[in-house]
Amino acid sequence: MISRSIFLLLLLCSSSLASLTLKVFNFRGYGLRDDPVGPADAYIRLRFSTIHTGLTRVQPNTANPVWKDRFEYGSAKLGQQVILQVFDQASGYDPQLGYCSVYVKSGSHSVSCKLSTGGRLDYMYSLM
Ligand SMILES: [Ca+2]
Repeated sequence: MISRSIFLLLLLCSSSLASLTLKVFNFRGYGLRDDPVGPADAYIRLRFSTIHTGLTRVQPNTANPVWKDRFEYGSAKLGQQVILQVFDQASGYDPQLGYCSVYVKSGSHSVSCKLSTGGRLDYMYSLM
């Protein structure tokens, strides 16, 4: 009886500590704010935990960018935070168009996030 409880406890611990693979992809912006000379030149900075970061390519002169970039991390845990910041590339300082934050859950998810300067960012992630 006792050994069975210990076994279940070990099983529970190992499953909650197990490393999962996080994939973040299918980024699309809608109605992004214009810059002073025309449509935005937007890119995304992704932050996952304190050590993993990623940058998408810049999609020039469009309020509705589609990014083909994909990010994959092999040491993800349930409930970790992913932050996506959308920037408009400019000469010098790149203004932030908004940011999205999610605490990852297992499975595949579509996320739609409203940006503080207008428009929105849609993306998908999977944690398996
Ligand atoms: Ca522009």
